[in-house]
Amino acid sequence: FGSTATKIQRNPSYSALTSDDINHFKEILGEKNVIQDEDRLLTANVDWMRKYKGSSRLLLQPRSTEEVSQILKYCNSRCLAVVPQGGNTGLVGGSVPVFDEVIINIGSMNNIISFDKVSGILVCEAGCILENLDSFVVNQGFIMPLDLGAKGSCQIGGNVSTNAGGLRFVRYGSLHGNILGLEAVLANGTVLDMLATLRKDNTGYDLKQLFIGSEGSLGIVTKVSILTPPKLSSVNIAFLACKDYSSCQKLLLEAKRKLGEVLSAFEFLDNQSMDMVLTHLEGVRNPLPPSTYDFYVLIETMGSDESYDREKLEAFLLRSMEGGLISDGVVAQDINQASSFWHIREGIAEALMKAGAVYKYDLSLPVEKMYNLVEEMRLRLGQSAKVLGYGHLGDANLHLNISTPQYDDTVLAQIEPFVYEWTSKQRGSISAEHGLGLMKANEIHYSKSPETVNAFLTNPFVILLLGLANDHSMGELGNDHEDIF
Ligand code: FAD
Ligand code: 2HG
Ligand code: ZN
Repeated sequence: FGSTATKIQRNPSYSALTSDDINHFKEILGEKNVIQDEDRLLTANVDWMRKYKGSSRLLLQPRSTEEVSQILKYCNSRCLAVVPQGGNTGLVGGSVPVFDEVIINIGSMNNIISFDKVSGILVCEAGCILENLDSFVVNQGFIMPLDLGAKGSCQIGGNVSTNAGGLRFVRYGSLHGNILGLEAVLANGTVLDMLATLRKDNTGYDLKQLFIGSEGSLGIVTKVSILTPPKLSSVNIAFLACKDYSSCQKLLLEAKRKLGEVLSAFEFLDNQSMDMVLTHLEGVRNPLPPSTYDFYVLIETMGSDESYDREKLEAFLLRSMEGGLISDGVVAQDINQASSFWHIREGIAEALMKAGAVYKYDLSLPVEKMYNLVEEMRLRLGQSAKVLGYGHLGDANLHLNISTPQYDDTVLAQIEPFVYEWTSKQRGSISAEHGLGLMKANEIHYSKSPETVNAFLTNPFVILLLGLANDHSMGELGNDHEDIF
């Protein structure tokens, strides 16, 4: 396991699990939803990257909000630490226990509650898997406003709790705009019904926003209401090569200007990322031979008029080729080719996993400076690591990934705090879309001022949400990451 795990001590004020506790949970949930099976616990204790590992002895699978409420109420009274877990695809060590926290997974709460075919508003339980929701709404002529490589496993409750960005962000924006309501259970068992289905509602504070991106630190999200956009009939995707980063950047500006209303994704990867995918994923090939380009860009358009959209994209590509911004390119001719293009971009994280150890940084930076960091990092690390730069260029979100055969503290010391200081100097964010988790909870000061962090920790509203029946404080967030009390 990664040597990066923050060295922290278990807070002694949390109780240890007893057989009475387990019997109590069996009464609430029934035998089969109280999991003590070692193999199942092993999976739930380890994150997707196999970098963070907890030692929980109990996984609970509630089937209703009422059960979640009863679990939390009991854990609060017994001072048992918990960790909410969704699809366990998080990339910052936030979805697994640090110590022996009770894992609460609401994957069994996966019902669609309602769908309004006029407004496109979907209401569902938070354990629904993103891809299943997308298939459901596609059948109704809509799409989910977010899409990400982990869609086959991640749960919408996990997406909301991490405020996941992903591949459609450039078009549909943040979940802060698309989530219309949610239901959450606080640490003391109180159920907050904020499950509105309204586009506009200015009656007081918009409390649900605090839960979006709060990584389980304020409670467990049990239901969500989401605005889904209509599915548009014409989708085009181009896989392009650029000679340098500056061309990618100029191409982005042009795409925003010239493809404005149809642009639905603008992603980039460097040659090192392409190599990683070609080396470690089976059946993937570079659609642009020979592979001597330094950068690749994926542009997707979604619109309602097939010939107009295609013409628009082709004219844009032609102009960009003539202007030297694009060196080569191909437009997908069918759905299989389109998904093979996406597979390259979405497969980078998996390829990195297969290559060995990986240090991941998910940064918001000014587009014009972004790739300087990748280059500086290459200079710092020399031959000891592979440094990859890719990500959601359309959202100014860089995924800087550093791959080494195994975890090595000397490599880590070369990367951190350099990467955070560099980002902070640019007034960037050390977590654009993945969250803080265990990995970055103690690094928050690189992105937020001391006064702001203090306001997080002492805000009476937050303390109220935490349901602090006893005297634990939000300071726990920095220690036992997102254990909710
Ligand atoms: P988990 O990983 O289980 O949990 C994530 C966090 O949310 C944890 O802190 C957990 O405690 C909390 N949590 C989970 N469920 C709940 C709940 N119901 N209530 C309260 N708290 C909860 N992220 C992006 O933003 N954009 C991407 O493009 C993207 N691509 C990815 C691609 C791959 C291949 C992988 C593996 C991950 C990717 N991610 C991406 C990271 C990850 O954030 C998302 O996969 C997803 O949002 C996490 O959802 P999950 O259900 O797996 O949550
Ligand atoms: C992506 O955009 C994900 O592919 C994963 O957010 C990023 O692996 C990463 O660093
Ligand atoms: Zn991403």
